[in-house]
Amino acid sequence: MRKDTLILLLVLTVFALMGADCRAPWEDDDVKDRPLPDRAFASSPLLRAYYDTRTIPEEMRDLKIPEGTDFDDDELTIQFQMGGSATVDEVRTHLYIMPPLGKEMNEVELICRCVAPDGTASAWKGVNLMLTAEAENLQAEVGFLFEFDGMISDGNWRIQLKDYLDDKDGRCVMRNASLHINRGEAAGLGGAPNENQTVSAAAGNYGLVPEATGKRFKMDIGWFGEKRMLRNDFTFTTSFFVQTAVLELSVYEPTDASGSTESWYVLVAPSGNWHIGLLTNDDIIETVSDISTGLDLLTFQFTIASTPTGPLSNLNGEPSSGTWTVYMVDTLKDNLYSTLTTDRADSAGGAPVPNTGVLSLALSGVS
Ligand SMILES: [Ca+2]
Ligand SMILES: [Ca+2]
Ligand SMILES: [Ca+2]
Ligand SMILES: [Ca+2]
Repeated sequence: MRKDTLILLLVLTVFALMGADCRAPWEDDDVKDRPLPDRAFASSPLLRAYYDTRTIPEEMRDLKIPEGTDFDDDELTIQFQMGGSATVDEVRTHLYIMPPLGKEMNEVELICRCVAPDGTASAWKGVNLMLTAEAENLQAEVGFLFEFDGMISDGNWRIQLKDYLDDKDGRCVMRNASLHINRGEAAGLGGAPNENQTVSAAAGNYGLVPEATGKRFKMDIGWFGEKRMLRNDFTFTTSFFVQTAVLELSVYEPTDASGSTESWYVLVAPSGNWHIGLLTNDDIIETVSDISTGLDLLTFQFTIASTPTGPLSNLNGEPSSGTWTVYMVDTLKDNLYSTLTTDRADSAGGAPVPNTGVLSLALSGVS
């Protein structure tokens, strides 16, 4: 063998060994770091989500919330860099929390507090992960409406989470969070404070809503990831701060499961901030039953809004302009599907009306 051929072989062998495995033999595949989403850019100086929901990967790394006092850190701390130099009147966080594996939302004893940039901490407060006895809240709000009054908004705000009762529930997981100061409504922008956009049949992704199931909880986007959901984008051009979002969509569903497939939507603002809801009978505005062989056409309308001084929509204060995304997923694998369509259910006429049931999103707010 010639000398230069031998050197080439040696070099190739070294590359092959390096390429084969960069990890040490004792590093187990099961514990290697799973991916994390991208951090969200600030929506405004007074509002930001923690992660950009559009980048949540399949098998996202679990950010576990400690239970009891057996951990190095007694709580999970997340930080939000805020600005705006505003005089604080209220602070709120919204939390997308998954229960421990095999546990329900209402079994855990989660508490939360907020720490201001100067170190002032609120009391620990309960996190209520249920909207009603049956409905889980995937943007659970914890409000700090008086603790930080009069402070200046600038600086690093911290949200801390823990399960205070060591009754061996296991550890909850944080998928996303957001922070609102003064409802996220920054200084005025001017212009019309409303805009309505639709997704045409040609521009949209209409069809079957995919079935995908979470690991910790059915709507665990951190398990199946955003790529396994049906995605549609709206483009908004007017600039204002959103207060109310009205989403309309139409689906065909088997009569057997009409209005009760486990189909969910995730509405994502341009910043990556989110709102999640389930398609329920309460949201149906038009129905045409038994169109053919056991198939119903349903038109849904979801109003995502805040109360005057009570609970705040997680999307309140989001700047309107940019790309808004609606994702859909069916979290029960049972061959009962929703099919997103451009046909609209016309209850009065008793028949589908083509091309009038396209996805629509109406945003309104202040400018
Ligand atoms: Ca418990
Ligand atoms: Ca206040
Ligand atoms: Ca517990
Ligand atoms: Ca299903």
